[in-house]
Amino acid sequence: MTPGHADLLLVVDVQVDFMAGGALPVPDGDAVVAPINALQTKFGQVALTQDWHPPGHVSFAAHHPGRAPFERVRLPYGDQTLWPSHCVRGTPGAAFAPGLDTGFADLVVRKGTHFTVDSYSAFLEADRTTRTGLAGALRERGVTRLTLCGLATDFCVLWSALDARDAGFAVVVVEDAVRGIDAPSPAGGSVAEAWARMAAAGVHRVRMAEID
Ligand code: VGL
Ligand code: ZN
Repeated sequence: MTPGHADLLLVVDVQVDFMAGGALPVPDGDAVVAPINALQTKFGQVALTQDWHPPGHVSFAAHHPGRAPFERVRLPYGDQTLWPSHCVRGTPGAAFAPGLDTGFADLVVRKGTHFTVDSYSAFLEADRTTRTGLAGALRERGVTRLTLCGLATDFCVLWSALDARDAGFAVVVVEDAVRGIDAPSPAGGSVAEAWARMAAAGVHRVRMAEID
């Protein structure tokens, strides 16, 4: 594929807390930084997302007495996986990963900012009602195709890809510029399940070498 004027690269949650040694490390997460820096030079438009939670956020296990990270609870909007406290707004863990080139992007989207609602998606929060405004911003810029990279394949990349399809964008995910958490799931792990769901939604899976 050759990125043109209607293409935008969306770099999802490449943040300190998702790197090795962070609060919620994604296995091999550090490995996305170099390919993403290379990808950014190929796109005329780049946007970055940041998971950006208030202290004591509802997605943190610490918010639920007696509950542990990676357990699931029922919240008013549906099932919620509980996480270690991570990406607390304005803290070092919420910063972009060291080494990520942040100079190409002219748009930064922060999500998960509301105390009682999580948001894996860069478009639509977990209540499936509250919008971040990203779809409108992209439309105003004439973007019709999004290329996604970053973390995590099976959470924020997955949900952002599906919501981007729902919002009418063509969506591409770069398989060697994403990494997943890979929680156990009936379908053989949440990364395999994520790729299947994305394929079913018409998301194109490409490798770095296929992008000019
Ligand atoms: C993410 C779990 C919790 C992600 C964010 O960026 O994929 N995963 N918050
Ligand atoms: Zn989060």
